[in-house]
Amino acid sequence: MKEKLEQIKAQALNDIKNAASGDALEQIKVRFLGKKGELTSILKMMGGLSPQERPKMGQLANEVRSALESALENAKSAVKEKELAARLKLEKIDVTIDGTRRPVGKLHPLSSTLEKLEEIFTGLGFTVVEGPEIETDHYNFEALNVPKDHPARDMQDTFYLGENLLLRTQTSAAQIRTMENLKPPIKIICPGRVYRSDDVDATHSPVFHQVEGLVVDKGITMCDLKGTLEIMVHKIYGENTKVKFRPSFFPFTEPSVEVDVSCPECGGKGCRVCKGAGWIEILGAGMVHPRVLAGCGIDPEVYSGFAFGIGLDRLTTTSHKISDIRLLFENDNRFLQQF
Ligand code: 2U9
Repeated sequence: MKEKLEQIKAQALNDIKNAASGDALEQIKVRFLGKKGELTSILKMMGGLSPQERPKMGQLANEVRSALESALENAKSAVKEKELAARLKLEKIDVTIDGTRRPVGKLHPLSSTLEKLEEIFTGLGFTVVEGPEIETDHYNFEALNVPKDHPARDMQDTFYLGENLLLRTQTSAAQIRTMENLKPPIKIICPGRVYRSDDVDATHSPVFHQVEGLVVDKGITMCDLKGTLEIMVHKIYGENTKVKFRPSFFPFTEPSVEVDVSCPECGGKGCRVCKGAGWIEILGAGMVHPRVLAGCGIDPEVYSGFAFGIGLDRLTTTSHKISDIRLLFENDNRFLQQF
């Protein structure tokens, strides 16, 4: 038995010395010291020894067990250190290599123009309201006094989603709801995306953006409309810009005007941008039609109001000297980085 124990010890120590990984050491532990291991099997045979031999063999077996245990422990920490060193070598990073710069985004020119408009109008006491892009025929047309036979109601001009549902052609519906729900004084602007069945070219897109405004109170006149819009134009295009109000027609305002500004490109002399006219049209406006007020439960004999509609895309292209509206929708970084 003594030889057997010495042989196990020599074999196990040799295996431990050659073990290259933690897994291999674990296997050696199981093979020699486990419940069914070689050393355990020898110990089970102790019962057959004489009473003189038993303690000697017992002592020897314990010595072999602790020798193997401490050899395994030492080998384990050596292997762990080796494995760690190998991993650190693999994971080595060179802190002197240049990093990858993350691109920094910018506000889209439509967003920065809208932010500017919101700042101007909230500064004048307006509140910003928003509404859904899917509207009913009533809110988009009927409540705005747009008659049944108006061309804007045609399938050719409006995207219908059903008999009564459509993609809004203007943001006015949110303002109608505000008038239905709140008593004057009302002073709101309503920005948002709108849709019209247009072919795409340098100045048209089937989806574009509007900022509409509405003021309703006692004693509101055309002077309030002119003063408010002049302030906006001077803040967007500069204090020296001239503003011209031309008579026009919209079903929802009476009287109606279209507003031109002196060409921001040539200052009024006439150029390619203003097509030689010296002026460019930027918005439509007017005094809210009495029928629109009455339809929302506001007495037109007591209250009056003005409204305006700004094409945000046109305001952005003309104030930033952008030649084609399509550039606003392509999201080409080379274009966006210029603003
Ligand atoms: C209510 C009543 C009246 C809004 C108005 C315009 C004139 C106008 C165009 C500008 C360029 C549309 O984007 S565009 O093509 N809009 O000319 N919009 S008055 O009138 C309203 C709004 C709400 C309750």
